[in-house]
Amino acid sequence: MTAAHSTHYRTCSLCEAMCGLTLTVEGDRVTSVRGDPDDPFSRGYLCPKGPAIAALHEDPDRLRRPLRRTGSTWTTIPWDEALDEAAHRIHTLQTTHGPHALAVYLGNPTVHNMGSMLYGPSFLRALGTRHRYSATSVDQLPQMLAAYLMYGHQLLMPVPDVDHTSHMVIIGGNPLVSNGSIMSAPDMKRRLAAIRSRGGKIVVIDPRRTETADVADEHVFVRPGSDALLLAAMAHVLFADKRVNLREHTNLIRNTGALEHAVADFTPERVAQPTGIPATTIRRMTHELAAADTGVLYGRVGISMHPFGAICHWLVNAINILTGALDRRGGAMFSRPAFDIVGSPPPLGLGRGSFGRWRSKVRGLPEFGGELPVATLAEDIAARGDDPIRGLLTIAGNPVLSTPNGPRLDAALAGLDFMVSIDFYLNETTRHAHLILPPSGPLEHGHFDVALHAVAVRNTVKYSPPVFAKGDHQRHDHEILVGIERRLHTHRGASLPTRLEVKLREQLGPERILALGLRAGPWSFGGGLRQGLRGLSWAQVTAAPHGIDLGPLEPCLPSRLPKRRGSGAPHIDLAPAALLADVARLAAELDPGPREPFVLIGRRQLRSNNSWMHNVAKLMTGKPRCTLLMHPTDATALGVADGADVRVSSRVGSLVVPIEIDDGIMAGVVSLPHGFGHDRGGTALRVATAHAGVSINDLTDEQRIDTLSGVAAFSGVPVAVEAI
Ligand SMILES: Nc1nc2c(c(=O)[nH]1)N[C@H]1C(S)=C(S)[C@@H](COP(=O)(O)OP(=O)(O)OC[C@H]3O[C@@H](n4cnc5c(=O)[nH]c(N)nc54)[C@H](O)[C@@H]3O)O[C@H]1N2
Ligand SMILES: Nc1nc2c(c(=O)[nH]1)N[C@H]1C(S)=C(S)[C@@H](COP(=O)(O)OP(=O)(O)OC[C@H]3O[C@@H](n4cnc5c(=O)[nH]c(N)nc54)[C@H](O)[C@@H]3O)O[C@H]1N2
Ligand code: SF4
Ligand SMILES: [Mo]
Repeated sequence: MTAAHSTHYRTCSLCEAMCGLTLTVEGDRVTSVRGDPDDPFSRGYLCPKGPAIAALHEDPDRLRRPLRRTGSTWTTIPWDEALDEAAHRIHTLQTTHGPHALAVYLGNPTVHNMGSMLYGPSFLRALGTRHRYSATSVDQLPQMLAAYLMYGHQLLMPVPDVDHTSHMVIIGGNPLVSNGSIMSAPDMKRRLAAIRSRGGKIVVIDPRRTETADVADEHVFVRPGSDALLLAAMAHVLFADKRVNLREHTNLIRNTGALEHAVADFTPERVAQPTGIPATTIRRMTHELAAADTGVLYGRVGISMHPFGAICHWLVNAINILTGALDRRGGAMFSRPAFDIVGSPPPLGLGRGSFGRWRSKVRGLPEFGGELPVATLAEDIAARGDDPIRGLLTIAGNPVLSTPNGPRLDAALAGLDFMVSIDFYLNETTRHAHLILPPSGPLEHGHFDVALHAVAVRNTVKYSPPVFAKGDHQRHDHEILVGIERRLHTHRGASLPTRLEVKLREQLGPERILALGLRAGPWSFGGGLRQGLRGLSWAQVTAAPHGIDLGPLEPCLPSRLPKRRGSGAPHIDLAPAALLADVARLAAELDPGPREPFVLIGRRQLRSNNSWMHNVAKLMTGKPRCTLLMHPTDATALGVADGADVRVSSRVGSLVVPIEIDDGIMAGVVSLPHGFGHDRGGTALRVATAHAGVSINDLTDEQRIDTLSGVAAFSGVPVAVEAI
């Protein structure tokens, strides 16, 4: 007898592209995963990772019940006992050593999980610790900082309008492999090809001739870590050659003169040597961008996890403003999401942000949005003193593999009094936990992209109901968070209104909060007339399993800009003081000292997702992928052949890895993918362990940061490479 088939439509939650999937299910098994041709955003596209969502669902290594560790033994325990114990130990730790004795680390998948997005902020507030860290500070922190300082809101990050642009310059991003980031856009290959078939041009600036560079019109090699000089020179050219056109935004924009002054010394001739890009190329690229009807400059992690990440993203924004690209069709635009975490006030929105309200204890690095840079976590744990860190809570993160100097953090975690992880894998980080609280898997909860629509290239909305009901023995992420929160309030003897509010939220569930948020959002009542007079409703969204198209991005200035603190009117600051103050540090790069023999950069691979999908067997077939890319002339000079093992060493560590000779990488630059290094023992990841590879973050240096934002500077880590 065969079980009945059913068909389910769902947005893939594995990366930022939000592809629509069609899943066929037989009993408790997924029998096929295809792209959903009726999804208005992805129109049938999916990447090789999409089908892996079924493998994640079925993975026998995925944890389904809470685990308690005693020594090196793990025991399954019931949920109530696990949540009671988590809350009790957090409470004891905080009453003994103070509220900041508990550190928290939030990983990347929290952004893709509606339960964590909607229940995380109040949970974190309830914890009351200043020792909050997240993957933001190994990723987009500089981009958020620039948005906060320039536009007044941490999430007002303009998105390139790829579907209408005629000239796109991509610096430090490889969307053909990453599927686009802070630019949700499924099927980048088609979208980029469309630019060219419209007669437009694509330029890629990257130390490696990437997959994206291969489909571009022009690729320009840049020396890793030198991009801020290049961008300053581009801004310089716009002023010097009178190409500035602020369009109708002139009255909104402040401090144009201060920016002109700040970039005055950064002529193309001065930056040519340190960037490796001829002055004539810089001038031509800038003139072409300024002359395009609808041009846009897009920068992503290569210039964000970077020693000048904040300056880079400041200047990317500034160049888009100076060329008139901001808020123009085909330029750099803001989205208008149905559930609007940017425009809505907290708790529905995320808030405008904050910077420097407190500082890390050892290096004095600034808080941003309530978080400290994760590059400082291990030293903050080691520091003890006032406000010691004695415990850690991780949610959806694997910082041992994903943050700089992973081994130092690894050792620090082993010395904590208490650690609890909300995660469904026993991995390189969670193996240190005393308790693991595994949430439901990716197909067992409803899905709605709370965050990503804010950075999507088109306005769409979609809710995906759970494909499988979770078992009684399982909990969703939001249930775990609010379950601990409620228990903490009980321990603390919180007031009745507080306890009632938590109880109400516990019973409400994410779907009802989403429904409220839609009503409060910009497509409600009159805002979305196409959806009827009352605008877009939750009923309409849930009745549209493929999603609803809300159309292309539309100009929205000045209304999208928030009021500034105090009495400040909404405006755009082209030269925020904190960024101006960092220009002297950049100027010192005009005459760099002697160069290291090699610098290391990262790379993403289509069949990886940071550190956590290496346990999917289908994604791990073929040749080992964790290789060190090296230019042929460097390999010849070292006397090593393709596939030979080499030793790579940095200030913090050393490892052995096979090289892959590739003329697409700049001479003097080597590249390793991140997220590997699954041979640390004590994990339960059978497939990943068999394809262990090495961790690039055993080499990256927690002392090498962008000192302004505190983001880890992974771009261009000095290393030595030797044949063995
Ligand atoms: N397949 C896959 N997709 C992913 C992920 C994944 O792990 N795998 N991760 C997701 C996540 S969390 C993110 S944040 C996004 C990131 O998305 P992207 O920003 O597109 O990430 P990368 O593909 O790493 O591209 C970064 C590029 O920067 C280049 N680069 C390195 N150093 C420098 C430098 O100093 N200057 C310049 N100009 N370029 C430099 C690298 O060569 C690389 O081509 O991808 C997401 N999508
Ligand atoms: N050298 C170098 N380092 C890097 C990067 C780089 O390019 N180079 N990229 C950086 C970037 S951009 C990022 S975003 C970080 C990522 O760094 P992290 O976020 O720390 O690590 P991930 O590998 O994404 O691990 C995600 C964890 O979340 C768990 N998980 C998955 N889904 C869920 C869920 O729904 N709920 C819960 N509770 N858990 C879940 C997985 O099991 C896994 O343990 O890495 C950064 N590190
Ligand atoms: S591109 Fe991203 S969202 Fe689309 S199928 Fe692949 S992993 Fe999923
Ligand atoms: Mo990321």
